[in-house]
Amino acid sequence: MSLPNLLTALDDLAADAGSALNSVTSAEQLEEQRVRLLGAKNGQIKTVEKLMGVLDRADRPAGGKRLNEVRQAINQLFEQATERIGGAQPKTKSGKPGFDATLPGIRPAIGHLHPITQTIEHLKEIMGRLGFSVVEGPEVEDTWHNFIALNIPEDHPARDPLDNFYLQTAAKTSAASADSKLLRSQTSTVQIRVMEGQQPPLRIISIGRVYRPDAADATHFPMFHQMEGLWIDRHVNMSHLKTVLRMFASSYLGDDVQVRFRPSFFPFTEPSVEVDYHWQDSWIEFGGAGIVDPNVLQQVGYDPEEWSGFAFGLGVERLCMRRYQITDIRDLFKGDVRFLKQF
Ligand code: FA5
Repeated sequence: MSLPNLLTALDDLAADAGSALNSVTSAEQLEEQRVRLLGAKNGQIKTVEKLMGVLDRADRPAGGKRLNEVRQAINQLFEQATERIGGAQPKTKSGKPGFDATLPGIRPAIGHLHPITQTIEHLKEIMGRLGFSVVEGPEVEDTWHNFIALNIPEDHPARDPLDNFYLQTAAKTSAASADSKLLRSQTSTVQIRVMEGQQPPLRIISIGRVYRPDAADATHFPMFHQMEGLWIDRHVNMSHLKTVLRMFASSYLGDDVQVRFRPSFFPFTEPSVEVDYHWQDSWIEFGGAGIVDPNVLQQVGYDPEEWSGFAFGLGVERLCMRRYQITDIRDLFKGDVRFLKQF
């Protein structure tokens, strides 16, 4: 092929593309024209490009220059046509939107922290400001840390095999033995672990999962999280406990939160209280607390005449629910993205 013939073919192609692209009225027609003119295999530009190979070597720069001009002009016409018909996406044969590498990048949907994880971070931050450091404890515990050291005797209903997830160990220890294993039913286990390893004074929190064979309903789940708090020092009393819990509640739930303390019983605190907040016309319990029982201090080798302290265990899900107006705890564990992405 001679150069003049190639230039004429390119001029014809430009004119043909101009009239075809100016008269398209739908995304489908536009896609047809894209394949006909710019298609990577048998598009018209590609066909003319192949003819470049038979041009005289000396004519190739001029032919290539014109080919690029026409290609650019067609691309421009294509963009104008796309804009004119409303920026419609090109469709593939199956009718689904095709991939258009010329469109601007779209930020992919990235995940974010689960509301419970967000709550845990927030709780650590508030308690950190009150001087509490964070410690961890194991989820698989022994009966010593989950019950015995916490002053929970063998015949206490809290140790019933039906109320706990005991684990069958190789040694087949009985539920009563101090080293039989279970999934911890409360984070109070961490109180014992910390006091066994450190001398007072101390001020810690521990946040983690606990397990109970509770039937799931709007406010209960068989696996949930607790935040345990422990403050041991000289002369710690009930007014310190109530002040810290009130300060915590108003920091996390807002100044308008109503908190009440009800007398209660836990084997490891004396006196003990249950802590409720007011929500949607009723009171809901969000934790238990009290002054650490002298027996517990003795179990870990602290002198109860010298040291005293308070402890509390709060339900993390219940705190999260109150803050985010979640009315059913089960929503937190369904993994439904439509729910989770609201937080
Ligand atoms: C305890 O677990 C004590 N260890 C708390 C404690 C610690 C008392 C330190 C004294 C000193 P209780 O069983 O009441 O207490 O549970 C504490 C909180 O965990 C409850 O108030 C509630 O907010 C939450 N909770 C209990 N069971 C469930 C459940 N099945 N699902 C969700 N949250 C629960």
